[in-house]
Amino acid sequence: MLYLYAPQDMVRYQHALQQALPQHKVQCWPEEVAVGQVDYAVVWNPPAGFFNGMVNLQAVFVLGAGVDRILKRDDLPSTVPIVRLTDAGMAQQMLEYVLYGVLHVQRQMGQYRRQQTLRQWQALTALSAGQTRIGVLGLGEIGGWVAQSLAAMGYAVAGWSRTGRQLPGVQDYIGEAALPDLLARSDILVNLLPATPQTRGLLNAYLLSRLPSGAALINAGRGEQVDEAALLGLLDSGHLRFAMLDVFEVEPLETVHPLWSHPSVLLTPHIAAMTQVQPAVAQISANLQAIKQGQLPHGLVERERGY
Ligand code: NDP
Ligand code: OXD
Repeated sequence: MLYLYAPQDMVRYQHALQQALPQHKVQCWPEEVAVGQVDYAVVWNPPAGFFNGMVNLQAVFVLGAGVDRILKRDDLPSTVPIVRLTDAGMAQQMLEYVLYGVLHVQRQMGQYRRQQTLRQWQALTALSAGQTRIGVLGLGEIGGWVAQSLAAMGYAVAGWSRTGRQLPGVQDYIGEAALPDLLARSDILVNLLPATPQTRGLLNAYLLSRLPSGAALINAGRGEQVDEAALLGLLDSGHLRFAMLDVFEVEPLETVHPLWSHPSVLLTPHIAAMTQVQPAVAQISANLQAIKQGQLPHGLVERERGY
């Protein structure tokens, strides 16, 4: 039996999973089920205790790319394999999101907005794509696609990862020691890292201030990777000119949070790349069949690594 917890779209997921996996009975939370008979779980942030008693669980399929929350749970035995989504339609959405922020900065849309409020008709100098230096943190399924696509559009792109990745047109920066150099050459920094013990709090006051004066930050990785107080300080001082933020330390962002009303901030409610039912279900069913045939699924999470 497959037990499903998909808070956004339970009915559509149940229908699609049942069609793709007719040999399994798909049941949805909060339906009462014999937990000892659950073979597979398909979930996005299920309630505490969800996995209690699932002694026969063969694998958990996460309806997203990030696994930071599932790895923190205490109701999921460490022996159960966790499989995440790899791209499944999210990389292209992320590219669109990031491109919006890049164009906002490159074409000085914030300044034009301010001029509009003053009814000021004044042309500003725009940088070409080739003069716009973008740094992408994280070159995985999503960051890799974003970095190489921006490079193909003519932007001067550098990417940073733990072990390095050769991508067409993207300068490769590898490991902790290379980060300050990548920051120093990034007019626009795009964070697409997974949240792990190594990346939590990574973008602190010290590292953010390594960015060139007038730089911008686009964060769609995870909120806890950026020190929000430090970011606000650097926006207030003008060292950073713009931040586009999709993820926050606490979500939903508290209504009193100063980021809501900051004139240099554009924020969105964690929607940069949303899971799509059809590609997600196709990937999960292929991975489930692979597991049943004794093969390794794509997107198997390495727990010690944290992603
Ligand atoms: P992947 O696991 O495919 O890629 C992770 C990348 O980060 C790899 O390049 C990896 O390097 C790098 N990395 C991890 N740890 C470090 C480190 N300590 N130092 C340097 N590089 C590091 O992840 P995805 O691309 O699929 O997703 C990335 C993240 O995007 C997700 O974890 C999630 O947090 C976020 N996300 C946000 C969404 C939104 O709507 N806002 C939607 C989807 C995802 P290496 O391969 O060398 O180890
Ligand atoms: C994800 C997300 O990790 O939506 O998939 O943040």
